[in-house]
Order: sequence, then structure tokens, then C-alpha cells
Amino acid sequence: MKRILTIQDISCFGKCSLTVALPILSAMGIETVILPTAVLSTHTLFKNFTCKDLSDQLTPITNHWKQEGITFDAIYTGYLGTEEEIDTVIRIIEAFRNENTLVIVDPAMGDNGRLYAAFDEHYAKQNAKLCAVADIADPNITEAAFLTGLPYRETYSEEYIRELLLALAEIGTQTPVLTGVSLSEGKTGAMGYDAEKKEFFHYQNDRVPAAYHGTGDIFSSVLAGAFVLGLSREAALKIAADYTAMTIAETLKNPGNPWYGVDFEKTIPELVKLVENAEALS
Ligand code: PXL
Repeated sequence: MKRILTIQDISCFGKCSLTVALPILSAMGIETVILPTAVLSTHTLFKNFTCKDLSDQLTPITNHWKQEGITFDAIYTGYLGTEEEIDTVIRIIEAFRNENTLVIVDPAMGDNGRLYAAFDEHYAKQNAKLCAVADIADPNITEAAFLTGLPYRETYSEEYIRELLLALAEIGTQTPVLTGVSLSEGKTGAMGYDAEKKEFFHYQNDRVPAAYHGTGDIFSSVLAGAFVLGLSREAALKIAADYTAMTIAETLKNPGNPWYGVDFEKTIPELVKLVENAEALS
């Protein structure tokens, strides 16, 4: 069984980061090791959330794993809180990486043209250092603009998306994947660039008319899982985008749907089928 280490916070309530990554990756048949960077009462879109930083635990925990000879097929990082934490995470990646380890970075820090309240441009620059060591990094357009210094555009052409992807590859990411990319009316999806082969690839599905918190974490977790399972880059984009769209559609069916996250739990059996079908085709 493949083994992945995922490094992100635990938002106890709110369906994001580790409470999404762990069930999704487990459902995909991957042994999932967690390294929690902080414990929050909720994610940061709630008011008055509590936060206990666990940064000082990261090195002792990973030192213990080293002593035990524990290794990983992949390392997947999500929301991180501080610049120092990013430095520590880069050191952990360096300590555990070998030539076969896949490193997947979701540089979660903003959306809709703005950084989340906790972050500034300096943090974004630091996040670019993490993306520089990634095999795959999957920012949204906002994050990509902050990572590369290119302007953020709400309406754009395919050329702009290609420009962002090339700039991300320039930073050092082997295969950048841009999320939330709409290249035609009523469609949304993702576009990637394989810097080694110099090839662009993309996948679009029908846009489900709703935006929910936590969907970026769902997309990234499935994308990470798909790459770890060895699916092709096209199949990885498709399964991540299709599952994310499915969870949003399922959430919309629920009249009392939660504003703080999506009902991804209901579609886990579909995820298992998507993985089985993709594996049978590859
Ligand atoms: O979904 C990304 C995320 C993860 N963790 C925390 C967050 C957010 C986004 O706001 O606040 C704590």
C-alpha cells in the first residue's frame, strides 16, 4: 500500500484541511500519516476561533519517525500558518525525500483576488519557496498571482493561464496545476503544465453554480491521491475535478446545507468507484 504524509492544520470543526485529507486519502486506499501544524477550534472563516500552534512539535515528531525508519511515497502539504512553519516543512521534505518521493504542495493562502486575513505578500513569497521544491503544486488563480507576482485577473484568456503556469514552472515547480480555471461559459476545471515535457494539459467539467469553503482541500487531496496511485496527469485532473463537482452538487441537494464546508462524506462511495475505474483504465 502506498503511504503518504500530509502536513496541515486540524480545524476541529469546519470540514477542511486534515479532516478532509485523511478520510479522502484513506478512501483512495492510501495509508495516510498526518502531521498537524496547529489545532484550531474551527477554520478561520469563523469568528473568534482558537488556535494552538504546534510548530515546536514538528521536528521532534519527524525525528522520531526517522529513528523508526519510517518512509513515505509522497508528502502533501496544505494550509500552513506562518513563514517559520514553511521553513520547517521544507526541511522535513528534504529529510524524507528520495528520488521516488512525490511532493505535492497546495499553497492555500487566498481566493477571489485576495489573501486570507492571516497572510501578507511576504508570506506569499515564502510559500513560493515551498512551491519551488514541489513536483506538483496546485494554486488557484489568486494564489498563483501572489506566488509569481503576475497580476490577478478575474476575466482572462487561455494565454493568461499559460503565462501563470509557465511562471510557476519558472519558480521551480515541476508540474504546476492551476485550479478554478474556466475556459468557456458554464465550464470550470484545471489546467496543468509538465515542465519536463513542456506540455500543457487540462480538464473541464460543467460548473456547478455554487462556491463552498473547503472545496480546494477536496480537490488537492484527490489530486495528491491520484498522483500517488500512479494515475496519468489527465486522469488525476479528471478524478479530482469530477469528485469536487460531485460533492458540490450533493451539498446543493441538502436544503440545510452547511455554509462552512461541503457534504463530501456522502460521495465517498463514488470516489472509491472513480478510483477503481481510473485504475482499471491505466
Ligand atoms: O481550506 C483551507 C483552510 C485550511 N485551514 C484553515 C483555514 C483554511 C481556509 O480558510 O482557515 C485553518
